[in-house]
Amino acid sequence: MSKKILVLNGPNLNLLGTRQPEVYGHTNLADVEEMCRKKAEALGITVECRQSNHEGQFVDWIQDAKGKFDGIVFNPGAFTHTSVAIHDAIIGVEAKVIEVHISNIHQRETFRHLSYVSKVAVGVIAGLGVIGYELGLEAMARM
Ligand code: CA2
Repeated sequence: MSKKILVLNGPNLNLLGTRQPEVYGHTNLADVEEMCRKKAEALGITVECRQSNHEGQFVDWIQDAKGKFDGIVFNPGAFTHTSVAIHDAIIGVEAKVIEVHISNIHQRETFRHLSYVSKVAVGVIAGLGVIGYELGLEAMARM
């Protein structure tokens, strides 16, 4: 049976492509999700894409993914730098997470340098733009 990967996008990523193109590029979220579906098809895997602005929603989705998805490609947005709850949910269900950031968080403000998610992710991709989502899916397909 083919692998099933959940693609999650965090707060404000629904605004992608509308502002700050110098940081996040011109691609909008619908385009990113379409890219993910096409990449998944090429890799022979399936994806489901979701976005939320609410922290608890991610805790629920991560917990619920257990037994239903083989892994999560996850851009947690600003929750990356703040959420012990998301960190604990990933540990709690032993979720296989690849963390993706469009921008290179390490070249930006100091408050973006800490990631609670990186501590429990199997891998991290940052600074490669929206290609990072495709690379995350490719890594998942090969694991
Ligand atoms: O680089 C990334 O992918 C981030 O996860 C994006 C988050 C940011 O808080 C992280 O530090 C790094 C923010 C996403 C907000 O995206 C917007 C896009 C266009 C207009 C406004 C917000």
